[in-house]
Amino acid sequence: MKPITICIALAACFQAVHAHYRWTSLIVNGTTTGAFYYVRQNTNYNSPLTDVTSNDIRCNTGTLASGPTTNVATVIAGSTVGMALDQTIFHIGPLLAYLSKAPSDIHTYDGSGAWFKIAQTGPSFSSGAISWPTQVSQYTFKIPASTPPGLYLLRVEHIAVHSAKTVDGAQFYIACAQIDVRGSGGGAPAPTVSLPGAYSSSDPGILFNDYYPIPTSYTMPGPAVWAG
Ligand SMILES: *[C@@H]1O[C@H](CO)[C@@H](O)[C@H](O)[C@H]1NC(C)=O
Ligand SMILES: [Cu+2]
Repeated sequence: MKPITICIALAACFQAVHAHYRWTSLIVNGTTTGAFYYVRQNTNYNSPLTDVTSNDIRCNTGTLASGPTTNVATVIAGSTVGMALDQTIFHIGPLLAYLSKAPSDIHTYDGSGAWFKIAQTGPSFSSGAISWPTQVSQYTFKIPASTPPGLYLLRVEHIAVHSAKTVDGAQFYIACAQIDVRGSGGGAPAPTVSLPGAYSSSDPGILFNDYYPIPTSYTMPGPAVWAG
């Protein structure tokens, strides 16, 4: 948020003006772990994604390369986990969380398999006003108790919709942690989606005008939540 007087390129301008929030740390067993210890580090700093058709919509830019050096957290199914940010979210928009099971090695899994949603938090509405779960520095939720045991990418996302009234104006802030889910399993996660594929730039929750007329509803992007 430092004032800048000269902008050589628009992208440089943006980075200087917008010190954006990043998902950095897995929360597990009540502890916020170190930055990029269990979370794959991205290479686009704090810039958001805007292209829902890119493979980067899985886990953010450059994260496949950081998988091998990222640790794997053991997580008990049914327990609360989450992800913390390096700074408070200041844009409006929903919070979402997904899982995708790695076919074999989690460190090299590219996220091309099936994803299912395990949590989401949208806006609330009262007296003609819409209010968002913003001004938070972390997002916590449960790993469903019947999640089949195995190695998963845990994808956490904030979709900023402050500029989303034009196509590709929504901003996706994403990160993936590498987790090893333990438990008795027994569940069949559904519905599943692909990424890219789960979102379209014209989805009502992605191409969205928050300002006028003031919305009275919001359609969460992506599939229904699997409760486990
Ligand atoms: C969380 O707690 C479980 C149960 O005690 C343990 O097996 C697991 O290793 C812990 N995970 C982390 C990342 O500390
Ligand atoms: Cu911004």
